Amino acid sequence: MAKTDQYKHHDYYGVDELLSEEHLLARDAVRDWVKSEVTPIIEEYAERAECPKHLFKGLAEIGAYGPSLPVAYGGGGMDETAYGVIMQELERGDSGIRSMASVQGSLVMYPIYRYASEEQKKKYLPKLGAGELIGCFGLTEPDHGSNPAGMLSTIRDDGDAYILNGAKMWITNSPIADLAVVWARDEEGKIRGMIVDADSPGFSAPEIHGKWSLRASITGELVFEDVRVPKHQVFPEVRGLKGPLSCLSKARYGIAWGVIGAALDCYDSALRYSLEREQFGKPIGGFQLTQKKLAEMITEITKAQLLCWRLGTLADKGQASPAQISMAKRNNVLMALEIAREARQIHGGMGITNEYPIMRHMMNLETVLTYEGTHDIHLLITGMDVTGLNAFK
Ligand code: TGC
Ligand code: FAD
Repeated sequence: MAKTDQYKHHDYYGVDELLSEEHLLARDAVRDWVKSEVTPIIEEYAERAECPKHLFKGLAEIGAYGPSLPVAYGGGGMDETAYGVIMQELERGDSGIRSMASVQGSLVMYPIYRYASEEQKKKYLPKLGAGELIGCFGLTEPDHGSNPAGMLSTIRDDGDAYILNGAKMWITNSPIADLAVVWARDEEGKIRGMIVDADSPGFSAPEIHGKWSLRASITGELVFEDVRVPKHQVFPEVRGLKGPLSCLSKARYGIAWGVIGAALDCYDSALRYSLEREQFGKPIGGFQLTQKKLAEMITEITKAQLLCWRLGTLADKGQASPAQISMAKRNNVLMALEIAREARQIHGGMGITNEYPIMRHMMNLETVLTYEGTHDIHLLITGMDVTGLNAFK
């Protein structure tokens, strides 16, 4: 293969031909933004374990928050495939940057759009879409991660407000959030969703330190001590776990696409390195064992692209089932993680340094394998779908 041909192999099956002009324009605009705003700084922010907060506004400007939500509600008015390709390009830069957009768009704007009153939608969505407010999503608790149905956070009726008590754990963006979408149990035992302003008395969001993964993303707890949540801030209709799980379906869909970006960045770097690095008098890309790694990488990326393209087509028709989304999230995250590990080997010792993006992607992907439903939880969702038997109960 001539060196000049190498980039065409990133789209081995011509998946671009299946995308519309709007998809390609959105993708290329985000790709350019990532190249100019994320790539030059991300390694340093990750090393310092610092969130590049200035990017929140830039993400809004490129339409990364809620691309498939209506424009009138702060979204981009595009389809689900456009949302997917945007997530792919963000995660080519860094999973933490994609996380910023996933949380704001799918886990904060989407539940407000779908479940809040018209008044609350008007109050919050335009500012969230413009990056003027930052939101977070509180579902996971210290003792209830994979099993959110067991949550202990509660709300108690107190006249014109509910009193919220409890704690949430591992919450992306919580220490810097202006508001949180929180899920807690009411006095009838039903799970309810609500918008909690971060300046409410009794609300705190301590940062979680010591992460070796998603270091450019800020993560914290949420602690509620008799927080008064006005009744109009509580989602009026939705009850039960399907409220938060419907938001997770949106975010998991975005992750299935997103991780293809991380995989492509690792593959791209490995391919380039294999053609430049010489050992035993020839490029290491000329050795069969290196070619095996690269050939398997592009095969797996191509399969993941086709899976996502089809999932996007189903989602655009409103037909992507939660189980289909689980299959894609699970398959594609492990695919990306394995590619990062193989790419690291191709880079030899250089692969462990910050000269290349590989270790950062690899460490990030360990979180992505776990959040939004762990690898094994998604396997059990597929298992339940094909057998009709529920392994969780
Ligand atoms: P189960 O009885 O199966 O379901 C309860 C109700 O929910 C409905 N449902 C869904 N609806 C929409 N989308 C989905 N994906 C849905 N999955 C289930 C279901 O039909 C039912 O509806 P109804 O009308 O009958 O009430 O619930 P279960 O308690 O048995 O739980 C099943 C299980 C284990 C699959 C679920 O709890 C689960 O998915 N656990 C994983 C938890 C998880 O993913 N947590 C993620 C937290 S948020 C996060 O990680 C953000 S990372 C952010 C970043 O990008 O930085
Ligand atoms: P556990 O549920 O304790 O699981 C531990 C292990 O047990 C896993 O391997 C799991 O697969 C396995 N396991 C559990 N149940 C079963 C079973 N039935 N069968 C077989 N194996 C099982 N949450 C939010 O609400 N909002 C956020 O913004 C958010 N952001 C996050 C950011 C980061 C950086 C991280 C690390 C997590 C984030 N999470 C967030 C939480 C995330 O969703 C949870 O970590 C995840 O759902 C798993 O929960 P857990 O960590 O408590 O693990």
